[in-house]
Amino acid sequence: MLKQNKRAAAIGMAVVLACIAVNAPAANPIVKNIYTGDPAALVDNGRVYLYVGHDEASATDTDYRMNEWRVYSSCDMANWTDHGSPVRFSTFAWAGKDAWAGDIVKRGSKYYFYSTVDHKTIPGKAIGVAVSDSPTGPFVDARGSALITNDMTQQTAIPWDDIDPAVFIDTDGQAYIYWGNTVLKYAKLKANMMELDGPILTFGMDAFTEAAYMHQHAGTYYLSYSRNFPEETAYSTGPTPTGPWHFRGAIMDKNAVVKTIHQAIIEFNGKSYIFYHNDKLPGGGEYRRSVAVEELKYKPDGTIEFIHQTTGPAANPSAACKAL
Ligand code: FUB
Repeated sequence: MLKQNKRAAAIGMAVVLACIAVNAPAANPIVKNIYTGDPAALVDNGRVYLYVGHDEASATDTDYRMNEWRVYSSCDMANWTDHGSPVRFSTFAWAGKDAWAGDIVKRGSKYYFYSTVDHKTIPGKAIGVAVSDSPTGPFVDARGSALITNDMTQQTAIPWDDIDPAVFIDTDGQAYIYWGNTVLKYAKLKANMMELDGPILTFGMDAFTEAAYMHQHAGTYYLSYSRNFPEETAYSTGPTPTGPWHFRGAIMDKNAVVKTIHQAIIEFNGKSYIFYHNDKLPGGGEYRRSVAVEELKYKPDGTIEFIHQTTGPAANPSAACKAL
């Protein structure tokens, strides 16, 4: 009798678990109540923090309407906590509009958020840096002026070529900033993370469009970016954060509708992940995007396996994740 009860209980539990697996909400898109684009991510104390631009365009708008960045965090890459909007374009008094793509980095006990905005008095896009004592903000303008303005770069005549900052701190402590549209630019940053440290240089990347991103894995440097238009995600590898670069090809295909894709790559709890945006939230489109995440896998030779868009990775609970 006891044996039968145990068996029935085991079957019941199996049915419950199967139902949970079937009914578990898909991880993608990560944010289901608003449109979001341009992900940036940081792993801190076992928790992953996701920074996204808020796509506020209406269904009939013909351009981006982006006023703020929003922050989310997760202990398992499947369940996300909303931390609201701790930084807006108006955080920078010198910016007139456009909370476009940003990146987040921690140095010491400070969190630095680099972001694209439109400059009020120097025509074109510019890059600012905001700082906070917490990954969830509030962030304040670190300099009171733009770090990079359109008049500092002359490689192209377009006013939106100084966008999409990506910041990387190498193992020796040297920080670099990468950015650009059409031309991929980079410079060293001073240890204060608020000033360039030397000239602005360029990399000649194959069919570079925008969204440069640097990460390191097993001693190799990976420079990924959006290539062509509509964009696919491609990457090169090198032995240092400044190359020389070996082009490795595409790792994500272009989106069905939205022409941009904008990736960020991190390692979290023993696995690697790529964030990007598509148009899959109902009502989505070119200016109403949705951020998603996939697991990213390396082949034995260090190259990256091609990544397909899915409903999201399996939950990966991080024991190191502290309760907030
Ligand atoms: O979100 C505005 C712009 O679209 C970003 O700066 C680009 O990377 C593209 O995603």
